[in-house]
Amino acid sequence: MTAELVRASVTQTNSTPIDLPPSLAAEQQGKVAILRLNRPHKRNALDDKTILGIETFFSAPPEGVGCVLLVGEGEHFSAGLDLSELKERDVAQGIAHSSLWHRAFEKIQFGKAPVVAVLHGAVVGGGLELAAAAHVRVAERSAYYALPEGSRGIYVGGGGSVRLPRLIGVARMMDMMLTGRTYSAEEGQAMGLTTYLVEPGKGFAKGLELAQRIAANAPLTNFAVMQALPRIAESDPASGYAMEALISAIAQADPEAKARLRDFLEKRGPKVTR
Ligand code: 1HE
Repeated sequence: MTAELVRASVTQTNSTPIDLPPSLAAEQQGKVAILRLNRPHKRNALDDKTILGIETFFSAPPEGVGCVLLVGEGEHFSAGLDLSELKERDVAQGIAHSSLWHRAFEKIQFGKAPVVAVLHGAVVGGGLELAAAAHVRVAERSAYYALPEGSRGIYVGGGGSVRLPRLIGVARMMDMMLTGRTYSAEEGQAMGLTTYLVEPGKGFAKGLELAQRIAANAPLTNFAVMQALPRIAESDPASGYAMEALISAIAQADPEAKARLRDFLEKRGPKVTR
């Protein structure tokens, strides 16, 4: 893959306004798109329309967007699956439903721009699965995490069995599902579920700051981090080294990389700070 081809897939965007359901609200601040779960009266429970809206949004983020900030309106990030839509589903419909979530969250994880999720209040069930698809997670101290599927007689369906063990380990996920255990924001931070922990009400500002920093990176670096890193981490070491060599060669050959290196060497580029 040439640098031009990679750049084209990074920057290809949709210039037409995206049609979102009322349960989602999008705005843009510079290169950062803010996607808000906007169903606070239902604690941002994720119904089919919302999941389809998430798929639509992440399939074609607005033009010029270099990072997406995902936040929840109201007192909670998300109460997970909208349980009211679950009662009448048969097996085939259940498979289709889970596949829809997989497709939508795949668009988040392997989409066009990195995603920073800001977590507060309940981050439970499918809400936690949604958060797990993001690239950087910021928790406010009010956040708590649970997988109440066990007590509802159901199972995770939004990719949780794949993503969560990679974040917190199979044993913790088993514990959460079998015993209904809830983890606090501090525990989530200690176990690596989140990488930033801030005071209540400070998550948005922190998330936006991080998103702006991410959006200022070279697009090819962000592409490599999103698309190559997780795949390299899952591959056997020999394939991983080979893929890493290719990706690093592609990235460093890009004019953007050359310009940034020149900036540093000519004393214009930023230094690493504590
Ligand atoms: C909902 C949902 C929901 C709230 N589906 N309607 N998720 C759960 O098992 C979590 C269920 N929810 C809760 O435990 C609590 O609602 C919360 C701890 C998140 C918040 O409590 P609270 O006191 O702030 O709110 P509330 O009074 O419980 O709920 C307010 C309204 O939201 C109420 O509706 P209303 O019409 O009576 O006002 C609730 O019914 C509604 N609501 N959560 C539908 N989840 C891909 S598979 C994923 C599998 C899962 O995600 S399973 C986990 C599901």
